[in-house]
Amino acid sequence: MSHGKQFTLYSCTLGPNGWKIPFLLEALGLPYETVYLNIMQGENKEPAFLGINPNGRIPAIVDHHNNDFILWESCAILLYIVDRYDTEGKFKYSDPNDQYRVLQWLFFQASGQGPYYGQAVHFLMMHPVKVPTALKRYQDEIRRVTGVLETALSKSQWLVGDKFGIADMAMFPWQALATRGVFAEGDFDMAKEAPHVHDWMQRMLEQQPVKKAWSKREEFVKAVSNGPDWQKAHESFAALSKA
Ligand SMILES: N[C@@H](CCC(=O)N[C@@H](CS)C(=O)NCC(=O)O)C(=O)O
Repeated sequence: MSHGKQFTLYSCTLGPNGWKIPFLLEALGLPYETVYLNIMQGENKEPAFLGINPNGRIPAIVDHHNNDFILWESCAILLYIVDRYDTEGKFKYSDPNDQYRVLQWLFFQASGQGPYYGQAVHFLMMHPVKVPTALKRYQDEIRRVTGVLETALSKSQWLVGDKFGIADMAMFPWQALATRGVFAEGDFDMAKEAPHVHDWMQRMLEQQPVKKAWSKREEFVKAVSNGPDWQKAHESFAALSKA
């Protein structure tokens, strides 16, 4: 460990899953250094990273205060950090049922939100042939999952126990990306179709740790949209983030 900080976080710039982790690390004031892998160039499938996460996906962390303990899968990472380092109980709950509600949302995120939203992006941007029925299936899934969130958030400001927590951190990034580019202009208006989800997303952006981490991602998006040179933007973003 040359950077001297407690955690090394392996992440990437555009993909949503890595951003959950700095939300929590910032909220708990835990020091970390981010290594932004260039997943467009397959850095996440190279032996060096496969030694950290054999699944070849980000995020992964190394906890240098726990014998360089390695952990991957974003929701598992959130649980580990809260369990071990949330000494003031900011993201813990006194009602044991709430602890299970957190698990419910984390499992739902990993199995019922991320994979569907990811497939929508895949069929829209990466699949070698256009398969409109596949794209429609996953767009419909985005609508359905958004409906699940809408029902929950129409009853409470936050997903669990009436306070901002790791369930919100887990569900936010994909939700924030869901309407950007996955639908044709004007096809999915979150404010109209899911007003409580829309308001929750605004509340999320008002949380200092989310604002700080997410604005970094926005910087990168801006750099990429200002010019077509993705590789250059990635390199200058990665350098900027280490400064
Ligand atoms: N369930 C995993 C999903 C991780 C995931 O799909 N990460 C994406 C980036 S957001 C990735 O590494 N994609 C690269 C690839 O699949 O090659 C988690 O939450 O950690």
